[in-house]
Amino acid sequence: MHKVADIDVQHNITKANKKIADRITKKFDESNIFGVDFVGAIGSGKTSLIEDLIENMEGKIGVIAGDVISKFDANRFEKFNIPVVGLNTGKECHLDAHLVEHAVNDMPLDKIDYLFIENVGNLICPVDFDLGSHMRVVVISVSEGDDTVEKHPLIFQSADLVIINKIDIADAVGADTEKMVKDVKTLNPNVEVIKTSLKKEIGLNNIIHAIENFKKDKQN
Ligand SMILES: Nc1nc2c(ncn2[C@@H]2O[C@H](COP(=O)(O)OP(=O)(O)OP(=O)(O)O)[C@@H](O)[C@H]2O)c(=O)[nH]1
Ligand SMILES: [Mg+2]
Repeated sequence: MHKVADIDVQHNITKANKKIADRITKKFDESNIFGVDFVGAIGSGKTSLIEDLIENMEGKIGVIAGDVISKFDANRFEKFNIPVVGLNTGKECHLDAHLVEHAVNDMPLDKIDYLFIENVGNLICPVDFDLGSHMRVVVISVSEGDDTVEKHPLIFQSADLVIINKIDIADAVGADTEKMVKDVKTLNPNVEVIKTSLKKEIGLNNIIHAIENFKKDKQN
């Protein structure tokens, strides 16, 4: 019989990632930047939300846009004439701190107040990968189904703010949005949950206030 050796690879990877993430946080703090990490389901509205925030929030925003391949999302942000860095993860289903640190080093940190990081659309892989940001916003939409929260508990437990988007089509897809809110609250009782339709301009101001309030609380 061969001897089986246990190697705790996952533990070592997340530990190494955390070390880099802490370095990123330090850099943000030294530059007086508030970092926000946007994670969520594929197509739930992460890029649309960041576009709306760029247009409507006070303060200078820079964006790091993660995609598996291509620069689709980075190109969408470039029209705003703000600092943007696009990252490709290749076969990986999440950003990690090592990749993000390179992008942060390419950012004009003295010219921004907020750094928004859009992760690859996925509700599982990003959970354990701290990117050094101060706040994690999880974006889902009704079209993933109203059992999405129950099926992916860890990402909602790691959230500082949860957005349930596309409520304009909730009836069409038969989604019970109150059930989705209740499921989030069961997993993470203190987290704020905001229902939005970015398409119909519902809920955006609540998100802006939530991010600003979270920033104030962190800085006190
Ligand atoms: N009906 C409806 N459609 C929306 C809403 N918000 C965004 N969309 C549409 O949903 C699609 C995906 O939006 P994106 O913002 O690209 O989503 P994403 O999460 O960035 O997608 P990935 O980066 O590919 O994971 C686009 O066609 C948007 O126009 C909404 O509130 N209601
Ligand atoms: Mg996107």
